Amino acid sequence: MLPCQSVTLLLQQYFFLLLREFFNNQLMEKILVIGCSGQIGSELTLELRKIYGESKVIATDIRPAPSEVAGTGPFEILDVLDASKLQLILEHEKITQIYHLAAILSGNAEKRPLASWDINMRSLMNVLELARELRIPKIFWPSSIAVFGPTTPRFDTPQYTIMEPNTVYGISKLAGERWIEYYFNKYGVDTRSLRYPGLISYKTEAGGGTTDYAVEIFYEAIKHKKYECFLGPDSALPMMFMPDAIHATIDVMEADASKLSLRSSYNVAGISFTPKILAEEIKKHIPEFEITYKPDFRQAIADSWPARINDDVAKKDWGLHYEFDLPKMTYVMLHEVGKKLQ
Ligand code: VAH
Repeated sequence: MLPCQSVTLLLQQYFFLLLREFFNNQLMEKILVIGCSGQIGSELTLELRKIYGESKVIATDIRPAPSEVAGTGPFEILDVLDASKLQLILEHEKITQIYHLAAILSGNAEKRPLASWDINMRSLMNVLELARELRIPKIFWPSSIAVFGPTTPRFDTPQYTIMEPNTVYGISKLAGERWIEYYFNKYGVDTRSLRYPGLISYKTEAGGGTTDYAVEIFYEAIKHKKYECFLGPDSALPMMFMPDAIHATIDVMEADASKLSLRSSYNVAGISFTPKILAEEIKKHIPEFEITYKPDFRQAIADSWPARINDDVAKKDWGLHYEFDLPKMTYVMLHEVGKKLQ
């Protein structure tokens, strides 16, 4: 056999080994999504099913799943505070990855502080303890820019800075970050996490957060050509279109562990804008659209959060990147919400 033929053969054998490894990993994976009916969970479940196969992603929530989720793969009702049922599912399904997305968001958490603290923290501790006992290889848990507070630098907020959150949601996310880092350092539980900004999506309505105005405004602009915003015109906040958030989530979960320089939670900046700037962008498509402002209790929450954060560490560690800027997101949101409202 000529040398070049043996090289070709070796390369072919190497390629097929790589291919077998890739498909074995994909086929071996079994994913549990906790909170599949929420704003992130509903879209993330669908994306994970595209990657790993519909039967490989078990969707769970305390309430029924949206039809798209229920109709594309296994779904179970699960209260994540029920540790014994969670353990049953983890063992029976031989779960290899948990996406724990269930939480009470900022606005709603202020209405029920103790109950929200209990749900946000006890659910996380259930997941971490069972991941430790059952040696679940990987966990995803969302943090939030809510971990920052009024004493945090508001512009170009760094990965490491002052963090004195003054909301129940922010306190629970800050405590959660410390626990996921503790379980990694002490027990090797491999949890990955992102400090999501406000997330904007058209597939599910937002659920009780301070950034919900940036979702509601599109529905109101199309239905009524006007919107009364519960934040003031110049309330700048970091936001992110859901497709970018989903891709960043899967990218950090698929990143090589050796590339991760931190085990708390990564800043992801997205796109920062104010209600006034967003309204101007919408007016480019609906010239007659009018916005008014009537700040409510969520103004104080928004004022305690950064206007724009720095995500250089995520970009360096695992290649964080974005597809959507404000004009592109506005166009897609108006187009898709318009289709939903027809
Ligand atoms: C909230 N949407 O408003 C969530 C998010 C940064 C905000 O964590 O509570």
